[in-house]
Amino acid sequence: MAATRATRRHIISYRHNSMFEHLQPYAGDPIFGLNDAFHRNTHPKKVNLTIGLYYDDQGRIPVLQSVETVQRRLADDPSPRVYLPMEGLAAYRQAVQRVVFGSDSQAVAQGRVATIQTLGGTGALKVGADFLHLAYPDSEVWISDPAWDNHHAIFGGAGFKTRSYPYYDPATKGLAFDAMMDCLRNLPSRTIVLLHPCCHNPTGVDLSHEQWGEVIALLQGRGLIPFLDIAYQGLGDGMEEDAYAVRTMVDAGLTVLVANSFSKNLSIYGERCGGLSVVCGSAQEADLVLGQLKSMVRRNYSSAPWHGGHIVAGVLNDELLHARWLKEVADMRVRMAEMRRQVHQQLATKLPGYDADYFVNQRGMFTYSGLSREQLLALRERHGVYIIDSGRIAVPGLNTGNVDHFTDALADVIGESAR
Ligand code: KET
Repeated sequence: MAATRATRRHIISYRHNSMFEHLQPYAGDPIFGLNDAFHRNTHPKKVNLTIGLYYDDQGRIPVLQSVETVQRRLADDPSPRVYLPMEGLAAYRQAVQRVVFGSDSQAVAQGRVATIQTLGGTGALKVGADFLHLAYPDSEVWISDPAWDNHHAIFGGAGFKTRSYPYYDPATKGLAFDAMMDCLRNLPSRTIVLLHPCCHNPTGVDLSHEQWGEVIALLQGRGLIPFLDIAYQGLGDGMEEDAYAVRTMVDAGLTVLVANSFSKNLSIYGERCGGLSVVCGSAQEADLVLGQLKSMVRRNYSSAPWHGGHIVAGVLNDELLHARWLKEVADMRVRMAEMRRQVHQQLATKLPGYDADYFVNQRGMFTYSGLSREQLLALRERHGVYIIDSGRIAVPGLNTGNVDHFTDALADVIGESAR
């Protein structure tokens, strides 16, 4: 023993030979970081409006009844937890296609859609980014300004140069549609354009049907490649309504990639469930694309999760559970709309003269407040109200128990700036 140690001493120097000290420390994620800071705060009335998680009126992250039913079944299911195929469960992939493209989709019926089960919406974006980099390594990826920051990180990490197109007009707290179109009009063909079909994150500002029509004509005319990120389907206007842009684009005959997530609308964040679909020109092309997607999965993480896969397939493919799920999503949507309405109404009395219409005009999980850095800090420090630095408010953090405190706090900091 002693001899071995002596020998090892002989070869291993006492000073550890560090290999990674030259790296920059990770700055952390602005959303996850502030969510953690919220949990450390001890303010008695603290309100968490940081992260895109849905909370119920009691401030709890719900376990949906539809999901719980399937989870119980799975807990009693003795079958082995085998590897899923690289592309995921067949029943899951069909469910993704029905939810995203509709049960009457021509493209799906014609076998033109290559769909895989992915690790959440993020995994779908990453596999899609790797796939596009294989096909078009020199293309740029254009992302809305402001963005969900991870879009830049994911596409940049896949080797693309990322750029921003105008999207939001702070003056109107609405869409900068003309500027957006002017920018897209000048992009070279095969440029990748990241778009949110509904519930834009972070602004809550969406395109009208007419505006989608113009965007689709432009994408088609210029040969651009749309990549649609739909992470909040059902939480804007409804499950079918929120898929309008996806389905209209597919009907128009565009080649389009769609990343969808079940994290929010099934409240199964940690199960990591999403889907990536590539709508192609023919069934043969879709087969080819599916093969490449499988190869991207294989070399990244090999296959998707068994448990989450069975939850999604179990809920979405059962008629009764599917109907219950739609009702549960409708309840979330209605509750968020009600919170928006209450904030709007309360601010009319607490902050007369302040234009709070954006609370009711923007939709989905987020509202973009335009609050300044000082106001956001004052909200955190004085009132325990946590909003990320961009001023994006995650609406589901509001409930009947804290909405008064929230509007009091807003009236305090906005009123103070006005004085
Ligand atoms: N796309 C968008 C637009 C999005 O807002 C999120 C998550 C995702 C994809 C990721 O989905 P997932 O299935 O969890 O991989 N957004 C919230 C959480 C996060 O930042 O990861 C958020 O913006 O708070």
